[in-house]
Amino acid sequence: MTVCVHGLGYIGLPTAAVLADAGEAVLGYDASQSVRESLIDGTVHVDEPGLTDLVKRQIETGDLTIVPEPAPANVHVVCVPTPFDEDRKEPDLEYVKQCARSIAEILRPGDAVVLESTVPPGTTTNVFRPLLESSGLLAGEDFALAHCPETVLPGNILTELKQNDRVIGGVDAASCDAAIALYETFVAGDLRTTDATTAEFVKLIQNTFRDTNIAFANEVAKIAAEHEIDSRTAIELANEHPRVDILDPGPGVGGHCLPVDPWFLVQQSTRTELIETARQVNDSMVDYVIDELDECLGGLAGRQIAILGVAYKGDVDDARRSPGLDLSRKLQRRTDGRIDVRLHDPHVVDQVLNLQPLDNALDGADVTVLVTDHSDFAELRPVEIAERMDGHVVFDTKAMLNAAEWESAGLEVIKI
Ligand code: SAJ
Repeated sequence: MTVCVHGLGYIGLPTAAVLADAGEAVLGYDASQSVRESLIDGTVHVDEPGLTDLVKRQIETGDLTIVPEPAPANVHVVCVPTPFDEDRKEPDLEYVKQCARSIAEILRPGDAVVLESTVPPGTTTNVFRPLLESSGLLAGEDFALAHCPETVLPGNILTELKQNDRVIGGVDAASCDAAIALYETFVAGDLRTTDATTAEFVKLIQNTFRDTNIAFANEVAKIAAEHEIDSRTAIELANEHPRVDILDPGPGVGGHCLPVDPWFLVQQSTRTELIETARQVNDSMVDYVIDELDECLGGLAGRQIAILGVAYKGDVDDARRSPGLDLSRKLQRRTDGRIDVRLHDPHVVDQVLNLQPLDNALDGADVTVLVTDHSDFAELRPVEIAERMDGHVVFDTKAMLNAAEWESAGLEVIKI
């Protein structure tokens, strides 16, 4: 079977490579010319363990071909972004629409189209389908159409692509069968079928559940602090109960999924409160961190603060909606710019953020705030850090440091 993957980002590129590795003839298309050119030159722009080697190998063997425009194929897999409009709290579906229009131009009877991009409930049927049908072909009659949301965890994508179960939402039974034929070439997990809108909904409630659970953990952490007890110990003990599974508190929820998918879910609903409130709780964790810093420093203006970690989570290079960057912005705003915030991240590469080497970030700092749980930070040497800093407080928002070791180096460790 030939498969054309549309969108070669952090989902499309691994999917294309894994499909090629499974023996399919894969055509990879990305609207960005520079992405296409760099892939052809052997440069992989997505930092994901094992991905560079796999992509290079598949391109070298010819199983994966980067194409300059969408190409005819038995199956079209759509993995384009659905960016979030922050003001309107809505997704921008323009890439999905554009992709549907371009597929309509090359769609043939008997082909299948699978939408993987995360979209609000009803998008496959009400937005994507009519644009594909502008080809003159009918979904469910002339071509198969399904929504099959991706569920892989950044940092573990290649493993989860093969091992996770998939929900397959076809517009009819034959569409489900066509999508099953695609996924059974590389997925070891279960393939469960439903309709397209339910599949869209399931994806959104999975991420919303996680976001809401983290918001609960964050509230637990605030209450625990009022009782002067360790929230992590309390949560660990609570989780020993077979029906309790509370996630970890932290400086907020970042990335391109958990902070936005709950909005995709509630955008058409007038009946929800909990989900929006959970979002607000998670977004306000950065303000909580700032209040704690303010209190322990006795004022923020004129201070120098080292922020370790601007990636949205550990061991990834992605700084989208990152708590570390939000913290930096809000510290500047709270002090009208009368603060020296120095950002360091060993994974993120960015010319605009003015990221500092670790030593520069720490030299003379009044306080160090550890925001991202990168494995590298577990190796930090407290004695060297104590020597570089002016102050003695380390705010370990992810509770990843061995507090006793750091305290014996003369530092005070506070946690969320
Ligand atoms: N976080 C916490 N506490 C926790 C766990 C995470 O504060 O206990 C924070 C992280 O630090 C990070 C944010 O939440 O800032 C999101 O990280 P994550 O690891 O929970 O999730 P993502 O955004 O990397 O990936 C999620 C996953 N969804 C679920 O686990 C239900 C992934 O499987 C999805 O494929 C992905 O969203 C997506 O693309 O939708």
